[in-house]
Amino acid sequence: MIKKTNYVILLLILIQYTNYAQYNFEVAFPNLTFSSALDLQNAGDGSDRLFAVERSGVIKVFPNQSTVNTTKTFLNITDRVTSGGETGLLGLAFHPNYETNGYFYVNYTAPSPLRTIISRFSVSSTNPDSADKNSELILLTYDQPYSNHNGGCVAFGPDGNLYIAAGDGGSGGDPQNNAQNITNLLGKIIRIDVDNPQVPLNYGIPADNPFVDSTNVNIRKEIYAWGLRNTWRFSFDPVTGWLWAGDVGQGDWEEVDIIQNGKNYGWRCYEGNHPYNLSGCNGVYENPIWEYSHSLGFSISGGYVYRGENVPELYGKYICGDYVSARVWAIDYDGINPATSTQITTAPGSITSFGVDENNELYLVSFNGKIYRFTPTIVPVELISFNATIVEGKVRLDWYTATETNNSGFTIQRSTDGATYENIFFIGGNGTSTTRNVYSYLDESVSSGFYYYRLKQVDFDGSFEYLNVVAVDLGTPKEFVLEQNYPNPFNPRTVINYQVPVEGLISIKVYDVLGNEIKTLVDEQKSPGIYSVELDATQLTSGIYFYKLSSGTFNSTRKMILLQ
Ligand SMILES: [Ca+2]
Ligand SMILES: [Ca+2]
Repeated sequence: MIKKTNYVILLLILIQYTNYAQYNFEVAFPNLTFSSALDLQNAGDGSDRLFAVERSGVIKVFPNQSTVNTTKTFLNITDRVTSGGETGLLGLAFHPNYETNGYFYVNYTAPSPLRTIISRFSVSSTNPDSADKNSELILLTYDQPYSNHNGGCVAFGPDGNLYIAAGDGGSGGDPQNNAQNITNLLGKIIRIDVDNPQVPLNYGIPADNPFVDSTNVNIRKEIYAWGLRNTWRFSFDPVTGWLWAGDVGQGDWEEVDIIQNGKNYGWRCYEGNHPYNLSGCNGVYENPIWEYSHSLGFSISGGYVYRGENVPELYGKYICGDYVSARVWAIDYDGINPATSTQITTAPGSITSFGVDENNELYLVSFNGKIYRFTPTIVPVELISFNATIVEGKVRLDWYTATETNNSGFTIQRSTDGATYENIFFIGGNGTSTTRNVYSYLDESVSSGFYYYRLKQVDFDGSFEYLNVVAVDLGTPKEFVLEQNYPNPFNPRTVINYQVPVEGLISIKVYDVLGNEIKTLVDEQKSPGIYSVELDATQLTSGIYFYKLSSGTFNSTRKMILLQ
């Protein structure tokens, strides 16, 4: 029994919500193994297929189902690709209108001389799982002076243009000073318009490329940004449109950049935020938004801003990793304040790339032949707060969630002893949501005393968990109260709650319909408080009974029904 004499509002957070996300990776397609996979893309055509890019020059297609056990060869251009080390088929991008035009774009290295080729291919007119190998239209080529640092990423931006990562050409320290030289395409992010070719080119120069108006014919008008060493994977955040890039460092620092039109990202003057070779460096350089030293890894693999639903805690964070150490980080950056990072896991194998499916769920491509995905978070609902306040003698409950997954809703439960709860109301949830949701409920069925409330969060599949508990003290009863018993009708036990405002002798007796006294439930001195007593009617026969509370001049009688 609970007895409270002060009237102070108590707000007790008795149980902290202590579920934490599991940021582990699991094999996404256990029956599939790839050979030197470097990229994973989707076609954005509603087919929910995935396309894995193998370094040798093969693109494999398969349905996005964990049980899949075979792939089909979408494209095989091994006869045109030189591969090994940092060379090979390095990138794939589907045209934003792929569903209607069937165009996709690749970035690969070809031999004699070693060069990068950016090409367009078309899907077969009769087989959606096969490309027409003879449809190749070469858009752009540039020679590679060394076998390493070939960039390789291709992706369409929200502006519909094709962006291409070109490394600085290779060797170490950018000996040809390519990245700072705007008369070649090495060490750049290139941007071209594949839909509006400007003869004799097979592409157009977007009107707002930074050097488009330059009369210097030597300056490459395809340049979008420069000063990059070897951007290994960039991506566009589908929500903000920001271009996130991982730029591989030289000997000490790996960096993440937000790439903007016409900006110089510093290499080979700077490695990360640190001077590398300042000879001739008098430009304006953009700092990375985040960097890590070679105590944590040796080669960044840029990823994606997570916009999926399976791991709500990571929504909006940039997920990237290190090829060598296999550490995976979540970067939080709002464009104003310094980025913060959290290492969220270590991958099971070397990270060559990340990829997303049509639902923006994230995958990790490993050089070990497997593709991984996050194990979906076990936390269905992230509750931010749950409070109880007393408003004119009633209890108002307020809570809000940061994220919800498969949330059918909340059953509000109340208890007077903190141990036994009864359901008092159900409020529907927001299913799956990554925005803040606010809930409130006013409990008018309270008078005085001490109450506990808790939230039982229920999933659509019926599974549930208990969230926070809060407690409130409505103080000493102001008058005698004899509540209706519950359950009622009953068999054979029922509970009677009553309230005592002043100290005195309390009597509760049970009578039959003829007025015969059947049983004494309470007959003792009581101090002010809220009480309950149980009636065990095992020895009684079915029928109507009365129970009466008496104290001094106060009397109250209620009817109850025993159904045996
Ligand atoms: Ca190279
Ligand atoms: Ca830089």
